[in-house]
Parts: sequence; C-alpha cells; structure tokens
Amino acid sequence: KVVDPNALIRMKTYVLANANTAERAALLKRPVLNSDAMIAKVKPIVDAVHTGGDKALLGLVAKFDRCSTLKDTPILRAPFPELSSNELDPTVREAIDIAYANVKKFHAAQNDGTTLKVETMPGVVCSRFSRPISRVGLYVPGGTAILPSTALMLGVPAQVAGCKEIVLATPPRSDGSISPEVMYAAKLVGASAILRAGGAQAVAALAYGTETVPKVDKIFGPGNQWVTAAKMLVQNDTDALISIDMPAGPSEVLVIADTTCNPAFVAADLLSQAEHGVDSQVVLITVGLPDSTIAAIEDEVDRQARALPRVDIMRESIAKSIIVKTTSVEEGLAFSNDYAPEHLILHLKDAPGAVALVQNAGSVFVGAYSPESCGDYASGTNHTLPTNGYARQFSGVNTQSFQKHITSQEVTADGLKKLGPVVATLADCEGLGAHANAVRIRLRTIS
Ligand code: HSO
Ligand code: ZN
Repeated sequence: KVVDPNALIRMKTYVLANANTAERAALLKRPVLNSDAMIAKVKPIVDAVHTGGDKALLGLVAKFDRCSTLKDTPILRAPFPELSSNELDPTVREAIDIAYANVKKFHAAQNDGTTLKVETMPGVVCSRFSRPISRVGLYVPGGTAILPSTALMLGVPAQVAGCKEIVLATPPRSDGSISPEVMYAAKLVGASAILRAGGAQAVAALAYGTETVPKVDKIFGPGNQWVTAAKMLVQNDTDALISIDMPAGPSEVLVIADTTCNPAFVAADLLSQAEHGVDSQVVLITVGLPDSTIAAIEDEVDRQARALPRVDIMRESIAKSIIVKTTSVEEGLAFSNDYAPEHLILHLKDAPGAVALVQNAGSVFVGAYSPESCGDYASGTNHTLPTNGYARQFSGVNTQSFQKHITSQEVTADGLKKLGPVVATLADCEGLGAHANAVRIRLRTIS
C-alpha cells in the first residue's frame, strides 16, 4: 500500500466513557498473530537443523541470513578478538561500559544467593536455594537495527546468575562478521560462544545442538515472528527439553498524561516506541486533558516524526495507534491495567503516587524525566519485557529467569514422629499404600 508522505502523522482518538463493552475490548486488543501458520512455516526449518546439524544450518544461514561465507561452523568460541578504536568508537565503548555497569548493579542485587530456611514443625526444616541454569542461549535480533543493548539485557543477568555456557546467537553480516558493538557486549557479559545465525535456524541449533553448536537448556530474547514461532515449537518438543523466557509479540508503550505534562515529551515517548517497527503498539491515555493540549501533542508527534530518520516506520505504526480520553488517573490506570502494557510511562502530577495503582505492566517509567529510552539502554532495568498483555502473568527477564530454585527438606526422627502420621493418613486417603509404608516403616523404628 502506498503511504502519502504529505498526510499528517496522526493517531485515532476515542473517549473511554463513550465506549461500550465491545468497543472497550477492541481498544484493548493487539493485532492477532497467526501463530499456527507461522509454526507450520518454521517446522521444516527446525526439523532440518535437528536432523541435518551443521551442514543444514549453514545452508539455512546462507539462504535466510544471506551469508554464505561461513565454513564448517557458524560458531565463534571465546576468547573473542580485541576490538580496535577503528572498529568500535571509544564513545560508544564508554556508553556500553556505563550501561553494563548499571544493568549489572541492578541485576546483581536480584541475585538471591541466600538459602531460605523454614522450620514448619519442630524437626521439619524446609529450604529453598537457587542454582544457575547451566547452558543458556541468548537471541539478539539483527534486522532493521543492531541491538547491543539486547546483548547486555540478556547477557548480564546470565552472567550474574552464574550460567556456565552462554551462547549468544545473532544473524551475521554477509561477510560472516557480527557488529563490533554486539561483539563487545558479548565479551563483557562473558559469553562462551557466538552463534552466527538468525531466525528459526538459530533457535533450532540452540535447542538441539549440532556437531559444533552447544545445546542449551533455555532460550531467551526477542525476535521476529520466525524466531517466536521457532521458540514456541521447540519448547513443546521433548527431544529438545528446553524452556523459553516468554511469549513475544510486537513492542508496546502506554503513556498516561495529565494537564501537567509536557506535550513534546509525551510525543517523543510515543515515537520512541513507534520507531521499533510498523507493528509497534502505541497508546496514549489522556487524563482530563483539554482538546488544545491533545492537539499540541498530536502536532508534536507529526512534527518530531518528520524530523526523525525512521519516519516511514512511524507513519505506519502511529496510524494504527490510539488516543484514549479519560477524566481521572483511576480511570486511566484501570484501562492500563486491563491493557497490561509492556512499558507504562506516567506523565502525571503525582506520578510516584500513581505507581500504587499499577497492577499489570512490564516496566514503569515514573515522571517527566524518565523516558523509556533510559530503561531500553542504560538505567539498570531490563528491556526484555512481556508484550501482548502477558504482563498480567509474566515478569520481564531478570536474574531469576536464569536460575532454578531447588527445595530441600531435612526431617529428624522427632519431626517424623509428628509429621509421619499426617502423611500416612493422607497417603491412605489417596489409596497410595507405598507412600504410607515409607513413613510407617520408619515410625516403627522410632520409640
Ligand atoms: N524498547 C525495546 C527495547 C530496545 N529499545 C532496544 C532500543 N533498543 C523493547 O522493549
Ligand atoms: Zn526501545
């Protein structure tokens, strides 16, 4: 379809109080992803890598990643080569260093190395302790932008959790190289290998392993429909015995703004999400804003978008985006909680106070000087967050995503004297005599 470059870059406006149940439901909806069709498309690719190993994988990298220069293996093993200042701009290096330090600080604090110990009854001690997931695969998309920030957001928690094998997968450039920025991030987070492959073929290689690609236990990271479908497919294959971080969909932001907002800041926040892709979801909730302020925001959206490099992407995503008018912070946040946005930005007089009303969101940006960009890159929080309404039940990627929690118990003879009869009664009630026996055989030895 031809997009008219002269047309105003505009969102559609609705009044929440005027929406009936069906209309409200439509406003909350994301575009339907046809996952069955995508899974059918990726299955032959995944199967090819599963059965054909490196040879099949290299063929698919040549075909889909358009890189036919890799010989024998797409794997690069650490230690990775040093990067000169010609390859990596020193200012960028320094920015990556600061982002790395902040993300590490925040994620190291989430690392619960402590053992939880509770004596539930005298002589009955239950514990919980964490261990790293030993081998993890981190998918860093290529596509329309290079994403060293994603390498950090996935790599840092893997590093602080103590994962032993960290395989970073990313589509190679046609000469087989990967971007120096992603390479630098891989070095910082202590990746053990880089898999130069993208799409479903990369996911399959991580899930099953090949002659040279290490099989991993869990796959993380955002990706296009191919990557997402492949992650869903391998997650259900007991041959792969693998888990994934979360279901992924197009990136989203929901901004709530009241009369104290700066229209230029609000517009800038909407656009920073809208530039991710034509399918990005952008929602603005206005709280008691007069039409003149809404018009000022709309004008800023149009004006700023035209001056930005990815205007063509924003033209499409903004056209699909909505403004929803409300009259109170409570009404706005009730809508936001139903929407469960990946990112929630609060341009409110009492933004910190409104956080108490947040029930469902991936990550919250509080006040006029907290743009989403800070969390996307460098403040410390993770940018791999639940989309598509999954913020209702999923957390964003965090240090615990890279760990399992193991429970244990230690029961003394005295403890078993008290607990044993309870267990035996319940076992009898379920008709599981061997369970009851395992208790009674011991009780008979205790005087
Ligand atoms: N907003 C994106 C993350 C990102 N932004 C990466 C810039 N680079 C999804 O949460
Ligand atoms: Zn972003």
